[in-house]
Amino acid sequence: MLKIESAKVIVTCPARNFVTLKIETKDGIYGLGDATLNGRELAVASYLTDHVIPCLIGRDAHRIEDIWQYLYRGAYWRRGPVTMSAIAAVDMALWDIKAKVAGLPLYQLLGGTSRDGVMVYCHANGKTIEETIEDARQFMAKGFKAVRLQSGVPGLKSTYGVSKGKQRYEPADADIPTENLWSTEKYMRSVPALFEEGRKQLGAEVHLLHDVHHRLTPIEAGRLGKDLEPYRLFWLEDAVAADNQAAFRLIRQHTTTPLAVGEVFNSIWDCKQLVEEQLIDYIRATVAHAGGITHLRRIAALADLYNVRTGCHGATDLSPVAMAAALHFDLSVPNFGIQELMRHAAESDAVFPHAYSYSEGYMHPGEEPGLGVDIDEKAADMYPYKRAYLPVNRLEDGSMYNW
Ligand code: CS2
Ligand code: MG
Repeated sequence: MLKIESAKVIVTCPARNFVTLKIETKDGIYGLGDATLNGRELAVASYLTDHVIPCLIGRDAHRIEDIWQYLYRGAYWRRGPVTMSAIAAVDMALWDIKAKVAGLPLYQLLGGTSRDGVMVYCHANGKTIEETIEDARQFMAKGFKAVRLQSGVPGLKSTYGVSKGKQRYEPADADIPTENLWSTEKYMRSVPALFEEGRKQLGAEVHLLHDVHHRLTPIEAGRLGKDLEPYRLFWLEDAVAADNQAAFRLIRQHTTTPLAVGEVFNSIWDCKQLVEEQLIDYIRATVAHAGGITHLRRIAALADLYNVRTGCHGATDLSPVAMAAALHFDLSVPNFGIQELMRHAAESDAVFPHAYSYSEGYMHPGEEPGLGVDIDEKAADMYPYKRAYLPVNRLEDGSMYNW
């Protein structure tokens, strides 16, 4: 028995907001879990502080599966991003503790390495096609084997996924949501042109990816996938919202472009039909938002039966704690596909010192016992929480888009 003595939530904003759970055990060994839910951070912080931590004290930190089931089934109110992010944070922290006790990097407890390194993709973006391709070239010069291309859409003032000027891209950009204008027609014309030029200039070898951020209807997504077929994408991501999983049948009928979805999923039930009917190729559920390592392994095992590979979300709103957890998972899971990498700001890296590293297109979680990430609480204290939201989209006639 390794008794949980105390637990607390640390909210900090080193360049962006992060919520971190720290669980401490009897022997002074502690574990960390990422509980950041972009734009709704304090809801998870309260869920943990007010409703989860009181139930954890005194429990055996080693009983990871039992605590997962207790928090999931015991709450009566199952699933949902707030609940599942909170459970994820507890799960990550408990795996961190168990691996520290074992004196092993977490991936060893997950079955050991299935590969030498974790292939990551980065984000190249620019206002114009030329700027985006130039950005991609710079990443490829640093060894990246896979690059996501997002470009400004001619005729639209701003495009989600594209930085303003030379700033580092951070999607949560205002304390009341920015409202952007969206035109499907303009977008659908611009993307094939970007990939035609991208493939021509960047060559046949590099993996090219694209994220639609749920902005199309199924038939439009089918058309876009078909238009992009000549450019051999690694994946087309979030082509439509997946509230209706059956919608992917229509896309699948029309294109052989590989499909990825799931960064907003929080449960295996969000994935079930998509996976079982082989409507997707990559599942993007993450450790931080989909119930932790325990639940993500279950999702991956289901996906493995149907040739669906993993492609964990790894934007900057997932803290270095979640990044480390993802890398341990990626290194060990048999049906790994790719891992997203969006570099954190220097301030974020300083608050969360970590053992993971990048080299020539691959990442590795390192050999520190546990997750291999710490939190510098004094540094964290210097950055108070700042409310920040993701932008909202409206169509050119001023209406909210309704799909
Ligand atoms: C994007 C993210 O990284 C991605 O694939 O979709 O920018 C995402 O929108 C944010 O992480 C949302 O919090
Ligand atoms: Mg995405």
